[in-house]
Amino acid sequence: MVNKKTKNQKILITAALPYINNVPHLGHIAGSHLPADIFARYCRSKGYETLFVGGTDESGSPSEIAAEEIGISLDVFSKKLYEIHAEIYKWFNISYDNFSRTSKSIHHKTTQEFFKAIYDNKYIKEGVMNVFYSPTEKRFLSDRYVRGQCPKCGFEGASGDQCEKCTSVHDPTELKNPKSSITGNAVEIRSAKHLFLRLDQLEPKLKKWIAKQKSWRTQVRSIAQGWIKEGLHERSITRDLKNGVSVPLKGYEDKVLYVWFDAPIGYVSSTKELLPNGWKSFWKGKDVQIFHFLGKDNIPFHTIFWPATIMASGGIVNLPNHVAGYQYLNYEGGKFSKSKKRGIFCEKLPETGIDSDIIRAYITFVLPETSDSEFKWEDFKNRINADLIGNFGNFINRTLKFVNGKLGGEVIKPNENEFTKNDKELMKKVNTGVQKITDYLEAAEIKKAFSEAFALSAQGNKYFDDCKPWVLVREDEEKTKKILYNCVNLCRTLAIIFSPFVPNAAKNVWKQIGLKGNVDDPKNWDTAKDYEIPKKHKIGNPEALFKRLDDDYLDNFKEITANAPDLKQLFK
Ligand code: B3M
Ligand code: ZN
Repeated sequence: MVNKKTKNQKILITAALPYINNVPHLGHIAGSHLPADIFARYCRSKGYETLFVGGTDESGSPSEIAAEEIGISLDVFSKKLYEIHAEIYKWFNISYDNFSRTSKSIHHKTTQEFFKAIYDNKYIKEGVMNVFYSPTEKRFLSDRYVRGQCPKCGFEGASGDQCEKCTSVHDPTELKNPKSSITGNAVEIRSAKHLFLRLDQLEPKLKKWIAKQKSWRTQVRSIAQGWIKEGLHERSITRDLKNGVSVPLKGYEDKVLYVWFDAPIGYVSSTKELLPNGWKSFWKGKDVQIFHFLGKDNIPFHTIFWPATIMASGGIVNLPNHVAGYQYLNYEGGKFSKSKKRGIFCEKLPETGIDSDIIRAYITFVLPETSDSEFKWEDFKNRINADLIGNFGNFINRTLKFVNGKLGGEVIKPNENEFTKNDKELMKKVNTGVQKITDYLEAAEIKKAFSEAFALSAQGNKYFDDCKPWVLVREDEEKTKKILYNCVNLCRTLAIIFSPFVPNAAKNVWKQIGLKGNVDDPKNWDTAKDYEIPKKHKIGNPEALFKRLDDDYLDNFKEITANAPDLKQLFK
């Protein structure tokens, strides 16, 4: 559990900044943007002053090389990819308060300020580094564009600085049989002058800090502790590239800062861009809690490298409170692969006409919180039809349809002494259910919270079945209106509780109940468990929340979303 909240609690939420050398697939959404968004929506509803920032990670070679392969300028390439990314997150209802770009001058300036502070604090030193040089391409290649055998686990596709398979990090010289991933030709190692961050000197402080992070998930802690155990060495923070933040130090004018040096600072610059005067209130002080959401391969950078940067800077910003690291979402027993047409590629989703809530709901069901998980078509169809539609959607729809069809659209609140044993029991379950969901969300345990939300709508269905209003209404309409009051009130509870997960549907439920204001109004969360439907209330017009998924629809959906254009086609 994360620290107790203060009276003026501010929550800063970040999702890892995506590189723009590709267009996201569902795995990318599952690994950071969606869980971060669910958490941000919860925090706003709970009434915390919340800021959710992100942006595109445009420094370094990924975009440079992608643009080059297509044969267009880096600026044109990056702008287009930024727009595609932003559009996709918007389609998913990812509620970024600001989605910036690390190519903006505010980011370069902010990064250089960090660099200068760290330099002045003597945590940066000069040294010589072995780097990959491709004689056929006549250029230095960054670690990402070199593939070879991992010195730790033997995986063949390890990149120059990290192994995707075992997440260990290594020095270029340690990689076996290095080859350029662009040409496939062998690369050589050259030594060049570079700047290094003194992780070795920061180690004792980092070690103490990591030991205190009780709220991190086991796998996040063990990756961080694994690093500490191996001993931290100074790490290079400059590269021989053109694209990136230039190094504000004499003698290094032709180099840029390492992409992983400036990327996390992107969270800060995105905040600054939005709140030029107020940004600090989200990054410093005791009222702030900082939550980073990111994929497995980004864990070392957020638990070691970024905190080290902050410490070395003398605390320009607070250290993160929570590093929510996600495992991988795979696709039907393998990896997502655009070239093999395996997966769901996001740029095609709007074309299918599907409600983004359906995709959000399924990803949340299989969120890779504690282990890798999988997108499976059969499971997708079943979970959506059985749980989202058959449980949650069904309770809302049967309640509102009944009230509309049999009770003239009206419900009446029972007097205090009229609440039945059944009613009171339901209320008790609502109270404990909402509390459980709240506790899970406080700890960013999103999957568990979601499953409790379904347990609550199942209680609603059970209550409806037990009360048999379809029988009662023939005898006593007034009493039936009082029974259905409990159901409509629970519809309101569920609208609020489900709103971080399926925001479109929640809005729709709110409207169908005929409530004032918005389902996601700040502080609504704490009223979710109460009797808030007015004494005599007329509901709006009920309609189905979702369309069931059938095989024909899914076949078509599959076909569309697997066939995404490659980057080149986007520029035709
Ligand atoms: N761009 C890596 C990635 O997209 C990197 C994350 C930066 S977060 C500060 O997986
Ligand atoms: Zn490995």
